[in-house]
Amino acid sequence: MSSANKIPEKVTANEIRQAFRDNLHSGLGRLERFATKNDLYLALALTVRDRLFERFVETMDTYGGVNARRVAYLSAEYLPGPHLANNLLNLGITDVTREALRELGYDLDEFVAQEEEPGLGNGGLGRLASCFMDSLASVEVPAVGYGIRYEFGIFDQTIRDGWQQEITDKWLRFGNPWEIARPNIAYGVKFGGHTKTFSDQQGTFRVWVPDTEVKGIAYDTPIAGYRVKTCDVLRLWKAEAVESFDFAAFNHGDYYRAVQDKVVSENITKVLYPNDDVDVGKELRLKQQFFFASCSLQDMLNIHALLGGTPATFHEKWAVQLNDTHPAVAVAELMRLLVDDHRLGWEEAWAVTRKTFAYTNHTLLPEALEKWTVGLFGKLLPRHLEIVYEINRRFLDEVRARFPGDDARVARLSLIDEGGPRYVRMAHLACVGSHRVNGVARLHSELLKQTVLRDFAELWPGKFCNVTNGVTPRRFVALSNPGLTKLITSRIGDNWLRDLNQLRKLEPFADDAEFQQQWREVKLANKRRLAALIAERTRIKVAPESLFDVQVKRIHEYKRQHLAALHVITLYLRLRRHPQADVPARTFVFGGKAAPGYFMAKRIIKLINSIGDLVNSDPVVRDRLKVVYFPDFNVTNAQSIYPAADLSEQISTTGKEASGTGNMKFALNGALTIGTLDGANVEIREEVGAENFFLFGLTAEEVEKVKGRGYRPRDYYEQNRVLQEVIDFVASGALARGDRELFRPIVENLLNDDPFLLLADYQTYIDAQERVSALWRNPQAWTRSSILNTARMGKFSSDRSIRDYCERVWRIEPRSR
Ligand code: NBG
Repeated sequence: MSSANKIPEKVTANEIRQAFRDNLHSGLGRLERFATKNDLYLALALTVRDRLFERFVETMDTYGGVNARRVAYLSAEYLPGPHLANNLLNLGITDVTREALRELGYDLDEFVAQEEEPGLGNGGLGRLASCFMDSLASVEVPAVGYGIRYEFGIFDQTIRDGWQQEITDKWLRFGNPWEIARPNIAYGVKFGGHTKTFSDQQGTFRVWVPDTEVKGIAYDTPIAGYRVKTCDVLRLWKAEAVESFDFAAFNHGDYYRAVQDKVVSENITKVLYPNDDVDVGKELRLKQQFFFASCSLQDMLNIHALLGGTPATFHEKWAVQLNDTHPAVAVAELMRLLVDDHRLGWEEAWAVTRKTFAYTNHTLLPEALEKWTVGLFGKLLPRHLEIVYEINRRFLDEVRARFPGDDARVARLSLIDEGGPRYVRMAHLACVGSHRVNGVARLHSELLKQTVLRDFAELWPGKFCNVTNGVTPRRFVALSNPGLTKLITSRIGDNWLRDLNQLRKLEPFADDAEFQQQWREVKLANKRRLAALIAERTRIKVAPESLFDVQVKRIHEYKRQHLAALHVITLYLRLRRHPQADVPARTFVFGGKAAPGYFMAKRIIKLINSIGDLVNSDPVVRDRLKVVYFPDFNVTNAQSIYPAADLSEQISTTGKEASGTGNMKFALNGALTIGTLDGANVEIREEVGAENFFLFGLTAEEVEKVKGRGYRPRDYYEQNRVLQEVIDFVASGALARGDRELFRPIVENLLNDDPFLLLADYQTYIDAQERVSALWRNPQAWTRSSILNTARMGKFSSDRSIRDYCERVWRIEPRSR
């Protein structure tokens, strides 16, 4: 990193105090003695925001020059987590701010606790986008994160009587001090209508005659890099009505219909679809996708023109990353803007488009691959459907030339699925319109080439690459785990927060008795804090000395929370039968949201809570097993959970989890992993060493083999006495006050179908858990492994992921190396 970019932050406590007061008085119109906690928080947030925007403006100036290529990260989801503490950290002004507030009689931690996080995403995909924003700024790549400003983000979860309840997320109700609205940055987005041919002196063109239009308004949130001058921006679009709204309705004097349609137009950015890894195929969702893709592209073209560029050189200045297929309609929209609005020829426009886009795939699950019926697509976006057809016609001609007579291949590759009702395949559009396609972990990228994108990989092998996911150590270690941060820094200095590979320098301390002792003390203190939080949220008392065995992530059958549940029941039945059995005390912590319409996932939540009710109150096992369902798993809660975990559960059916990123956050905080060879687990195990990882389960190839042979879960049930007891126990109604119906769907699913192979993996999972218990009995050996896990996680910084994208995909040199 060039030293000019290192920022010695010179702000004093006095200056912060002064700015804080100014903001309270002139920004909020509040007298200090009447100010609520929220007023005080807002005043501090505005104080910090001002400094961020100063930096943002400087960044624009620095990178505004002719040569910079910018990244546009297009993502329908972001999960930034609370901003205040992170911004103070990245600006390097936490201590001075704390001091400034202390002199006024306030506690910074209370201000931090006041903030409600923006839940503008479902899970890993949205959180990854936010880790990438932090890293883009930190390695000093000029970037804009484009997305949607949902008025209601992911629902808040409470647990009532063991069931998930969804509560509307009103994150904007007390105002959002981190964003500024920019009503002057607004674009029209059109929908519906028809197309027609139009001629003028320049020739004959297709034009789109839409029947409605909405306006997208930019809301900017600055994203500061860690201790560097660069400050990027998250630009989220909100839908509003345009004045000249519904031309037809106004002309006929139908005032009410015009107003009603206005409400409809504002609906576009009302709410986030709460589905992770599944496609619901809803019209409003397609509207959301097109809306933000269109606003973002118009904005980029506008900035490009302001900097003196022409449409033909767009790709030289913008590298646009498609975060999954949610923004893939941008491929057709850029073609429309270039061909219809800017009147480039088709070939030239297509060359620009392909050099602009790159596509990241995040899942192999067939139910998550987005497709839209041709009817719906054509109704909302008639001109784009024509463009998709034209892209497809030219593309398939190329395929036919390469593979003459191979009609089956042509049908498989086509952008249109003609197997039944016709669909537009968004992953195909993204592939064809991009110059690079990547998966998010080595295994995932390989499987992608062998399965869902196989024909594309055969056609264009050079287009495919891998970029393994990463996480930001700033939020997930420095902010979440200050105790560990201090301990690490005391031995190796603090440069590891910008160069995570430096954690390797901890290896020599792995066997150092004093360091081990300190390491355990940090973990225990984190577990005490989590235990207090668990008591507050669930009324359950857990012992901080017990093994904290944690599975937090979205609830999904492929992630197999119910396999972990079978393990809990196994231990419970063992202890009931042999109260003297040597089972080290464990606290099982589960957490995560289920899509509101996902029947099995919701039933799994109920199952876990029912096991908890039984186990936690049974005097025979009471102090040895505890089961907690931590409600409302989100970024804020995650920051308390990862640092307190001893064991990280990463037990998805092999081949189903594209990468996982929670796995990285746990290991970085010194948890040992029990996991399958799935997603990024493979690479984590490779880095930390097989001896520091509890492996179990079928490999990806074995999964295929077992399924190919005709998998019969009942065989496993019949041949394994303990497994039989466990399943029978669930079926018996013992967990449901005798009701045998409650968990019947789970039991029947496992015995008759078991699509995620729980029964096939059950015994090796239990065996691996026995190895966990054995190692736990030896604190020195456990601590050694824990230290080595952290020390060897350097690869999984999102800074490394971003540098990989710069090199393999965007061809940009980051300013910080
Ligand atoms: C998710 C995968 C995870 C992966 C994240 C981020 C979707 C579609 N995919 O395994 O399930 O870690 O993406 O890449 O949400």
